[in-house]
Amino acid sequence: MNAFPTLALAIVLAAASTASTAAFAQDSHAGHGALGQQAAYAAPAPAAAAELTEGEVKKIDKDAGKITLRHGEIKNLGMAAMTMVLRVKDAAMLDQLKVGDKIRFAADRVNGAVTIMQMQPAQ
Ligand SMILES: [Cu+2]
Repeated sequence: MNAFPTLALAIVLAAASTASTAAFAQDSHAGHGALGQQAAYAAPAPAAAAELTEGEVKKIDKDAGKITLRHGEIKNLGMAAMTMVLRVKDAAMLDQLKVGDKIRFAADRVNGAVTIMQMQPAQ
């Protein structure tokens, strides 16, 4: 027995494994894109936009255009209630906002990031 064929096989396997990981990452990414397009195509926009989710502002990062919210269920994204960081479509949306505010918002996935497309103060 000599060690060379085993070593060569290990290298081939390692290369194959790296390649398949990369392919999987690409597929996964493409899958999200296709899903997003499909959802946008299937959902009648006005009805979907009218479905607002309740949220409470926990943290605001205006420079990054991000906000931490404790939010209710986001039905159009299939997301349960939780506390998380969301992007905002326009950082100016954060101008009037302060920690502790209650809002109602509509969110969508933009380039894979959950993004608030519109918001208003909760009544
Ligand atoms: Cu969430």
